[in-house]
Amino acid sequence: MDSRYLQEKEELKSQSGINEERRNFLTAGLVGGAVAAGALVAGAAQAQQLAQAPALTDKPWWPHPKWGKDDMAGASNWMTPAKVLDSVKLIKDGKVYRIGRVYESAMPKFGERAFTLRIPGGPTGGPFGKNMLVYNDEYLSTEIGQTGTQFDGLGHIGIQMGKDGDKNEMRYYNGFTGQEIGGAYGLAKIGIENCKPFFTRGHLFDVEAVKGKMMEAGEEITVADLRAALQKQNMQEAEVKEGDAVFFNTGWGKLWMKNNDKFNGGEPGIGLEVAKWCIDKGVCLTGGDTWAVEVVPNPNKDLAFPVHSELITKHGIYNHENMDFSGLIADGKYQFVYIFSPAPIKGATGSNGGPIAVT
Ligand code: UVW
Repeated sequence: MDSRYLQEKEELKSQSGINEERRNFLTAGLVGGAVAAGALVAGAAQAQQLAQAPALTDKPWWPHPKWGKDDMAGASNWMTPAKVLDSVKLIKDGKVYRIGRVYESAMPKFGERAFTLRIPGGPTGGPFGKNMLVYNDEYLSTEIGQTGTQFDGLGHIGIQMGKDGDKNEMRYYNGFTGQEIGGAYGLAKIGIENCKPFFTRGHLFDVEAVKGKMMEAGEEITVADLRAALQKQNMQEAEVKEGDAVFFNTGWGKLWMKNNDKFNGGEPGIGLEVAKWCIDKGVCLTGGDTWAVEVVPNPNKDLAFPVHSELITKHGIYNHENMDFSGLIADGKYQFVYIFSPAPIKGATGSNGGPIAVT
């Protein structure tokens, strides 16, 4: 496989003239497209940019060295009774913060994703019984794990390592192939139902505060920024332990429902340097106030969402997007228990839901 893969890489390199032109368009499209021509442009650009990733993939990352070849739970395996007992030590004042957003159709959405809620009839049914009970049911049409505050599962991101359409060479977490996981009625493997509920130590890095202003689209959070945040927040790097969750506030979330085009058109976030730091630390999850948590466009114009690939696909580390840390920041709380149980929808790629932080 290695030699065929290298050959594939060479072929892709030789197409670089065509790709270069497309990449330039994509970069411009991601940052300015949504503003200039609406979210449709950005959506198309994002979809195409993903297609650039195969030329840049690395050697096989499976089987997972810690969780084994059949594992489908990834970094949620860090959730153990010992982890829970260690985490509760962070609870000092019993305050609960919602760190997810309200779901509504006007929220910013990636590409062509949709969110449509209907309650036809009103009431949907009844009256029942002498007590004349009436009831309402909603019908929701959406990419349920990939709109609003969204939790990326292990089946969300893969890497095409072979030719277009070759699902045997499309690889996901733990090397599962597109052929193995594919299914018209949901993922046959690594669906979100395999993910264990999270109850762990959470650490928030308020990088917006370090910078003194909202970060810009395409601006990368560095490890130096994380260290500056730790110092400002009177925290130690060693406090981030294996199985903890880390969160990044960039200020970009202030655009939510205020300027959706700008919000969607790119974003600040972590790059491969911080991704490596997360992997070395052994965190279970990253989260942020942006739609991808990672910097878009990536400063390396050849890469599209490389942090997604590194963390989710290669290491089984989950990603929680479009979070809201304003309550925590207002109260100066940067360490808490992060609690989230992904909706166990069999075969889903991710989850919506209401994550909380308890201090
Ligand atoms: C993609 O699906 C590419 O991105 P996200 O996980 O940010 O929705």
